[in-house]
Amino acid sequence: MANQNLITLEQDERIEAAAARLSMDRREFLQFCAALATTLGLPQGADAAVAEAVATKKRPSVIWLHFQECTGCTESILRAEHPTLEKLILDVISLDYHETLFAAAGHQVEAARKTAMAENKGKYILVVEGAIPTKDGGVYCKIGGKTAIELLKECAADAAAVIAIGSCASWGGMPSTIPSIPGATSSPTGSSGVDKVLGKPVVTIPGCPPNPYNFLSTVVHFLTFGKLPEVDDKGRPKFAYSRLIHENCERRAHFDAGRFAMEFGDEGHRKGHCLYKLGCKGPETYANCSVIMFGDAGAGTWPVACGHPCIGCTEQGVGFAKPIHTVAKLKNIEPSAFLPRIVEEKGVGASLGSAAVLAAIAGAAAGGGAMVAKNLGLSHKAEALEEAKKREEAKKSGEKTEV
Ligand code: FSX
Ligand code: SF4
Ligand code: F3S
Repeated sequence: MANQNLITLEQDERIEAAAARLSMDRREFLQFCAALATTLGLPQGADAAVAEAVATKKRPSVIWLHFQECTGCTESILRAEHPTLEKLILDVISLDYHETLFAAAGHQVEAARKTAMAENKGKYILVVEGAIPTKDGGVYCKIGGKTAIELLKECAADAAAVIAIGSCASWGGMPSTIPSIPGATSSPTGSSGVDKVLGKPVVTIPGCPPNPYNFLSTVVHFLTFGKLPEVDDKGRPKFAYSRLIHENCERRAHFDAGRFAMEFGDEGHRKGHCLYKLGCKGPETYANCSVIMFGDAGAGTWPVACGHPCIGCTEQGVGFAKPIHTVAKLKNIEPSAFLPRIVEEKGVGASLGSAAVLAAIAGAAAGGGAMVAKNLGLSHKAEALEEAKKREEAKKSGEKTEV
């Protein structure tokens, strides 16, 4: 059913002006705001509030700090494609300090940060990209003569909200990897997350790089309701990080049916089968990559769709901690509610769907899990049988040639 509020807004001059700023037509702008409201899990009617806020509210001042990182978070925001997501982000916020994007340098840029902080005292959003080195008094990262620890504390003191963007800022990410040398208990520079250094929880948007859409949605929530969205126990907005990748993965039916890629480039891999046995961490990683994808460039723009296992980059203790090719812990075996049901092509055993029904009848919830385990083993068997069959056929055709 059409949303009356949005239809009313379509005639609004403020909406027209906002759409023009973004080189969109009014309808595109409203559709985009409606999509943002849906991503945020807001109730019907909230899309109009989002559109009004984006079109009319004063852009919050954002101070963006860079510490130990690769600048991928910033890059992912700037590379956001159609419909000009990066334009929208830069239209929604007033980016008053950002070392990578500033043309100015040295004292000028320091002055810009101090002015923005003074003018927006208690109102600005502090965004932190990169981990904070804490070893040896923080000497491993200094900007303008100050350590990352000092800068972070100074800028956080008068911020209305602090957002740690990327896995590095969220918990230390890649720089916090402990080297595999005897006796090592921390990374060489003691890289840490923003919350540890500030001693208080902050909103985190992990991912290496994080999805720019999740950042935009978080800021739009702040703009519309004056507060940050609800978060989980790791500070991640629930609208984006409450589901396992495995729950909404396009390869899920293959997992449930026991069809796996066993090696990069093998038949299973070429056919788009499940990447679990190549080390996909989707079953223990909470993120919405499979649903919103990256770059807004259409289907297939997320790791698993490109043929690479998820490495769990949004999940502390998984990304950069577990070796890429170790198999993931299965956290939830419930099949997806909206992806196609399992189709058994190879006849390698009962599907998870039927297993779940059987389990329900028997009152044994573990039944589904047992069937998954059975399928995980069966795929090895199926692969081995297939290989043997191929060898047999090759042998036969060889014999024929000789005759
Ligand atoms: Fe890089 Fe950002 Fe990874 Fe870290 O994203 S993409 S290393 S999360 O801080 O720049
Ligand atoms: Fe998708 Fe990975 Fe789960 Fe397989 S294991 S269904 S590739 S998320
Ligand atoms: Fe990262 Fe996995 Fe998504 S590697 S980008 S959490 S699919």
